[in-house]
Amino acid sequence: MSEFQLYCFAQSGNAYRAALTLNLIGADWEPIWVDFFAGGATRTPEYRETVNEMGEVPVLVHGNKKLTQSGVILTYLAKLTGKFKPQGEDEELESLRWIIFDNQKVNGFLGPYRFLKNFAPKQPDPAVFAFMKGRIDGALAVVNKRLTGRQYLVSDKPTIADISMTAYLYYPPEEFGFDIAAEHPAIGAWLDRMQALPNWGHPYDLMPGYPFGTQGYRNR
Ligand SMILES: N[C@@H](CCC(=O)N[C@@H](CS)C(=O)NCC(=O)O)C(=O)O
Repeated sequence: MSEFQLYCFAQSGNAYRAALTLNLIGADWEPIWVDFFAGGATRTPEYRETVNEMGEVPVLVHGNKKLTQSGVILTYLAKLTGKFKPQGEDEELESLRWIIFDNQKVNGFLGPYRFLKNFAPKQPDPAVFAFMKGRIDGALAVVNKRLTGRQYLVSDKPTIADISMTAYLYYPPEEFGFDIAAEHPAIGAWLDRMQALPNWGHPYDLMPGYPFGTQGYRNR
């Protein structure tokens, strides 16, 4: 058995944060596929009893430890290995600040927007999409401004705040109906820098569930 197990599925940008961190730090890890779409696996009483009371992925298992919330998982892995770790109190707080902004306002809207557009059984009222798109545009503009003239979100090196922020940003533009990298050049350049890191992998290559409805991977 691998040292780390990660409950995840390929379409989850929230889980991708953890999968990408594990890969970038060179961890010995394996995914445990959660059949979210067909079976609603995270919503079953069994999942909530035995895996995560919050009914979510990602869940990281490391020996006797079971961790949920990607921000917690990334913090744990950075502290454990020293890799992608913000240095000193100021950077730690700054990193947490961007992780919270990301979870709530950036990927916190991008994830549900993409879910509704691609995977929901019934399309919502267009006003719902319009509201969410307004929030997404506002949040991405903040991130683009932050990255203008700087290499990474918190310091001159990539930290867990950068990894967290990538959550949904590498999924194909057609899944959103807009092209984040093209419309926000500083984000686009930063995504290229993150992608150039050794051991970087795309969500569809790192986590099972591609093509949709299978346990496969894109390039394996
Ligand atoms: N803030 C959480 C968000 C986790 C999350 O929302 N995961 C989604 C998958 S992308 C989930 O498991 N949703 C289950 C549900 O809504 O029933 C994190 O970063 O870990």
